[in-house]
Amino acid sequence: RLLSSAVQKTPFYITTPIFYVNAAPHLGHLYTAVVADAIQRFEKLTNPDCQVIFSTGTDEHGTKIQQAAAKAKLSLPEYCSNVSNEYKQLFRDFNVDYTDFIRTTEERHKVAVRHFWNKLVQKDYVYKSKYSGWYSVNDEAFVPETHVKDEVRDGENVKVSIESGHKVEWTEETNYMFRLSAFKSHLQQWLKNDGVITPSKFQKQLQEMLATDAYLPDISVSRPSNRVHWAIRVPGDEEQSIYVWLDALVNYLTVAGYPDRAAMVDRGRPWPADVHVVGKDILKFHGIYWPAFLMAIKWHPPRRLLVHSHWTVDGAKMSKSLGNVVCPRATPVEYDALRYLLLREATMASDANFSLTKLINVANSELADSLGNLASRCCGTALNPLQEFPALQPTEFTQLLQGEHAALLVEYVEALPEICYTHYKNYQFYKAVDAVIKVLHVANLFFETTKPWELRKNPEKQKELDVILHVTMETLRICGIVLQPIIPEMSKKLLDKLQIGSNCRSWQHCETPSWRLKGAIYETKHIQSGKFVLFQRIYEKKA
Ligand code: ME8
Repeated sequence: RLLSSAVQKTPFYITTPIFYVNAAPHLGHLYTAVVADAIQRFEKLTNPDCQVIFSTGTDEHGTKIQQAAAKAKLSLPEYCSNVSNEYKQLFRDFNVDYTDFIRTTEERHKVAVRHFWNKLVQKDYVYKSKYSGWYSVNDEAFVPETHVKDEVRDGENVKVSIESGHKVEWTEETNYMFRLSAFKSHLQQWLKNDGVITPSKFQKQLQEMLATDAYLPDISVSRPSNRVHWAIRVPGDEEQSIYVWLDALVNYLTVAGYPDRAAMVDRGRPWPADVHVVGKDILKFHGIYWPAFLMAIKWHPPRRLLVHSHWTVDGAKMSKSLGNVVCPRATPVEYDALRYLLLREATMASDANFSLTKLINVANSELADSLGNLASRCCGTALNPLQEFPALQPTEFTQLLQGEHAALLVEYVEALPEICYTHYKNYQFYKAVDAVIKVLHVANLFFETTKPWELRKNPEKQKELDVILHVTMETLRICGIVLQPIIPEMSKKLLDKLQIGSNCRSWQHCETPSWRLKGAIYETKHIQSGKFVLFQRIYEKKA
């Protein structure tokens, strides 16, 4: 992107799913938002001139929202606003720096959905038909007979969806259908593009779904309004309401300004979207339905779906309906530490298990000890009474490199930006963090073995001490820049402490350590004075 975005004039457009407002947000929702946020922060870091559109929001129509509002004894608009605001607040707290927050109950969105619907009708991809089948209210989807199994729940024989585990009910009704079947070969073609679904395991899953002959029947895209009244009506047919998934997917176009041409131009024509970040549970909707809908109106499908796996608690998927959710605000750590754990622990391809003990252990050992403690030591008045980022003395630096750990540290620090760049580009945040932590381990080892506190006792050794402080602080500066997409708040605190100007924090500023700057004599600079605690250790008992 660094190369391509130099010529790319359109904004970088990244989205999260829009979340149902049938319950309060949990750790899984935050995770998706934090992944998208880290990507857009990295994009801005490596390409500061690039305009970013980062959208998120709430999905507010449908039966389960109706039921949730009734249960809360609130009017639908009031109920939806309350939960939508909870999402906004959560994202603000966790520094999810979105540019757009879309709600499906907004007028601009309804206009977009109706317009989109009319286009599908005009192109003859929608027809009316009698539909009967198993329906899951929870998934807001019909489930094919082959994907349903019998189970006993609370002593009652029920049918459930094999895929989601949610109860299904037999439903017969008149619906509008979308000719999904017409798009099978187009979808197969699209799915041949390398990386269009990342990680590739999910691309294979979609390819396999389509390879099954029976797989791609037409889908129902409306519901009778008397059953689902909280929805956008089908234009010209008050008795039918638009299927919530069609309504929801169009949000990505609404944010781009659709259907108003002037608005789209105004936004820099942000289509196709660069990345839709989604959980694996909604892969089919984004990897089959959405590109087919777009192809039907002759728009490009998204450039990429980034699909992530799930956070589990005790091995079970965290979900509102299972009631085993972790509330992100209820953990006893600073918000950045939770962001850190989420991005440090999870891989896109496999589920990750959450536990409070893990959160505390990781935050203590990596944020408090490896990073925070090193920063406190070299910025503290015991070793650094003048509160300086000392100049680099070339002679002392050469001398220092004779030491085994110093040479290793220098080598590691020099290699770090490129390593992390690759990992960020591949959305492998855990590997980027791992590389930073390895550097910090060597930096701590270097600090321990050069014993700066002993040099401090001897005024003649001041230059030697300065070079140790310089190399350590330079390591911290580079790690601080690299970590900005993961822990924006703590990185800021660290870079502020080192008095690194806000215009000196982009990726290019970490690519060359001071000792590689040709001819430059790094000057002594002041750091912010005062005691510095980057991250306070947490004690589990207290937690
Ligand atoms: O599906 N681990 O909304 P939703 C990780 N409104 N991520 C999780 C998770 C978990 N345990 N649980 C949820 C919808 N998520 C639709 C989307 S988009 C046009 C419409 C995240 O509130 C993950 O991103 O059920 C998942 O895909 C999404 O929340 C589902 O949110």
